[in-house]
Amino acid sequence: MDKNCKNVYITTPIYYVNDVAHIGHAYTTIIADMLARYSRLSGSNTYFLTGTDEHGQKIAQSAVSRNKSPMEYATEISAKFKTLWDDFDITYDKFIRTTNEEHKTGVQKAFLKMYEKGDIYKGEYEGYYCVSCETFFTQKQLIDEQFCPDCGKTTSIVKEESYFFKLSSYEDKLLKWYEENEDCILPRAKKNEIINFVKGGLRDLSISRTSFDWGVKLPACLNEPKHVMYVWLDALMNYITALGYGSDEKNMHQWPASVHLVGKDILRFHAIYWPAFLMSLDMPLPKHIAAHGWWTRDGAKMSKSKGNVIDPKEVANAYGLDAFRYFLLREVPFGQDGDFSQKALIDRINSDLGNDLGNLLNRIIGMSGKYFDFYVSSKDVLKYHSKELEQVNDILENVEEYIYKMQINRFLEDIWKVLSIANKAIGDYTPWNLMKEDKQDEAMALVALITNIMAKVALLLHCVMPEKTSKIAQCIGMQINTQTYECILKQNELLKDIRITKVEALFPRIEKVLLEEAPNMIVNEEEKKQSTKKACVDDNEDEDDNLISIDKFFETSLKIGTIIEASEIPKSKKLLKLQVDLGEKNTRQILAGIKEFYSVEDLVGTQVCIVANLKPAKLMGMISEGMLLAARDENGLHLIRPEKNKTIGTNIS
Ligand code: ME8
Repeated sequence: MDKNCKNVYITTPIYYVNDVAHIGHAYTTIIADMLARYSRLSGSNTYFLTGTDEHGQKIAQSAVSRNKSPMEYATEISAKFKTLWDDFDITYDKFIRTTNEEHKTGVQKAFLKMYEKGDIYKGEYEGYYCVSCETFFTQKQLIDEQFCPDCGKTTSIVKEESYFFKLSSYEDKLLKWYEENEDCILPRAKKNEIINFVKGGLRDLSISRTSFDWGVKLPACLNEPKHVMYVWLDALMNYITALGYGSDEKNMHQWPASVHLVGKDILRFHAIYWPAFLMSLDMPLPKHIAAHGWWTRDGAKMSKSKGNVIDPKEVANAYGLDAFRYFLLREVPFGQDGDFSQKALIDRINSDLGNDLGNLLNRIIGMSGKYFDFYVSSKDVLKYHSKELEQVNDILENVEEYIYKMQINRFLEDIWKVLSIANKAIGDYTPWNLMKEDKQDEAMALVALITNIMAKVALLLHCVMPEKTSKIAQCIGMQINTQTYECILKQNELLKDIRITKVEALFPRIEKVLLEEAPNMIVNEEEKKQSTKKACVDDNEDEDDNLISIDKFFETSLKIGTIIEASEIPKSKKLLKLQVDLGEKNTRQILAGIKEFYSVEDLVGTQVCIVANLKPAKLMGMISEGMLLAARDENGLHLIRPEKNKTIGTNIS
C-alpha cells in the first residue's frame, strides 16, 4: 500500500478448490483483511478481493476421485472457503469464482487482445507438467529427471498442440520495471530472487491445453474447441475481471492493484507472468506484490495426508478470533517462515494481550472507578504529562510506515512500546499515592493520559483485532471511525471528558493448551501422559476380542508407493530415511527400521506397501509419516511388495 492513496485495491490469491482452507490460507486472508480495514479507517476508497481458483487438471482430477463433476465439486469447496471467511468476518468486497461467466468472458477478451497484439502464437508443447503445481518444466529443471523441483511429485510428459505467450520478449521490460520500482516486490530479498530468475532467461509460456477440458475455452473466433486456457493465465486474470474487465467495467477505476498478497510459493507467477500479461494488455502494473513466508507444523509442510493440518476455525474457536489474528501477524516477520505452536499462541495471549493490553484497560476501569466515579477528564494531561505524550506521538508518527512496507510485526512492536510507556507511567506516578497526598488533579491527569494512549492504540489495533478494540472503544466512550482516526491519531487531539463503561476482561488468562495435539505435537509432559493413558485404554478395549470386523480392517489405509529417495541417518543403526511417492501432493517421509537388511541402493525406485493413515510420529527428531509393511522371521526381515508394479497410490484391500 502507499501513503495517501485515494483508491486502494487489495487482493489475496484465489485459492484452489482441491482442498479445504488451512491456517496458511487464513494467514494470507487475514493479512489482506488487516490491510483493507486499515486502509478504510484511514479514509481510502478500498476494494478487497478474494475468491477461488476452480479450473485446471488438478481440480478435475480431485473431482473425479470423489465421483463428482468438477463444477459440483468446485461449488462445494468454494462455498466452504466463503463460509470460513464470513465466519471470520473477513471484509472482502467481492468473492470471485473463476467459473463465473463474467470472469470467463473477461479472460477470453484479454486472450484475444494479446493474440491480436502478436504476443500469442500457436505451436507444439513438449515437456513436463506437474499437475499438483499446475506448472510446466523443462527436463533440466526436474529433480532426477522426473520430479517437480517445487513439490517433489512425479511430473508427466506432455506433448500437445498449444498456444504460447511470448514471455521471452518481455525479459528486458520486466527487468526495467523491477529496477525502476524499488518496492514493486516485497520483501526485497524475494525481489532479488525474481530478478536473478529473469536474468537467467525466460522461455515462451504454453498457455493452452488440449488433453482435458476443465477450463476456459479460447475465444470463439479462434475456432479451437479442443483448447482450454492454462489455469494460471485464467487465474491471474481474476484480478482485473473482478473489477469488470471485459464485461461491466464500473469498478475498473480501482486498478492497478495496490498490493497483491501472495505466499512465497506463487511469487514467480505474480512477479513475472502477471506483469508480462499486463504489459501485453497495455495496462498499468500492480504497485506491490508482497510475498509472505510459509507456516509449518513441527518443521514440516502442512498437508492433509500428513495429518498435521491446522484448522483455522478450531484455533479461532478455542482461543478467540482476535487473538488468533494478532498471533499470526505478530509472531513471524512478514516474508519469513513460521512454525505454529499452541504454546507460542498462549504465550502471546497471556503476555502481550492479557498483561500489556487487557490489564491496562482494567486499570483504567479500576482507577477511574475508585477515584473518580468512572469520570475521566483530559484537561490537565498536557500540564503533567507532555513528556510521555510526546514520546507516544513520536513513536506513532512513523508507525504507519511499517504497514506500507509490509513490516506488520514492527507495526505491532511499536504499538507495544506505546503500551509499555503507559504501563510504566502508572508505576512511576503511583496514582494511589497521589490520591493519598490529595493531588487529585495529578491523579486524574495520569488516568487521562493512560486513557488517551488507549484510545490511540485501539484505533491502530482495530484492523488487527476488530472485536476487542470495539470493546475498548465502548469502554472509553469513543467511536472507531475515520473521523476519530483523523482527530485522535493524526491531529493528536485529546479525548473530551468521558464516562468509563465497565467491560469484561479482554483476554482472560489461558492456563493450558485447548486443542488436542497429534502425538508428535504434544506441548507439555502432562498432556503426553494423558495421551499415553488414552492409548492404553483404547488398546485394552480390543483385548477381549481378537476378531475384528471388515470395517475395522478398512480403517487402516494401505497403499502402494514408490521409494524415490533413501538415505542413512547418521547415528542410527536401524533407521533409514525414505521419501515415498503415494501419488499425493507431497511425498511422504518415512523412517523405517530396515537398515540392517536393506541398503539405500536396494530401495530407490522399488515399490512398497504403506500404512498411509498413521498419525505422524517423531523419531530421532524427524517426522515419520507412515509405515512400511514387512515380515520378519529367522531368515531376516523382508518388505512386503506388490507382485507386479502397480500405479502409485493404489489402495490395497
Ligand atoms: O496457489 N503457509 O492456490 P492455493 C502460508 N490457485 N501460506 C499458505 C500455506 C502455508 N503453509 N499454504 C497455503 C494457488 N498458503 C493458486 C493461486 S492466484 C491468481 C492463484 C496460502 O490454494 C499462500 O497465500 O494453493 C499461498 O500462496 C496460497 O495459500 C496458495 O493457495
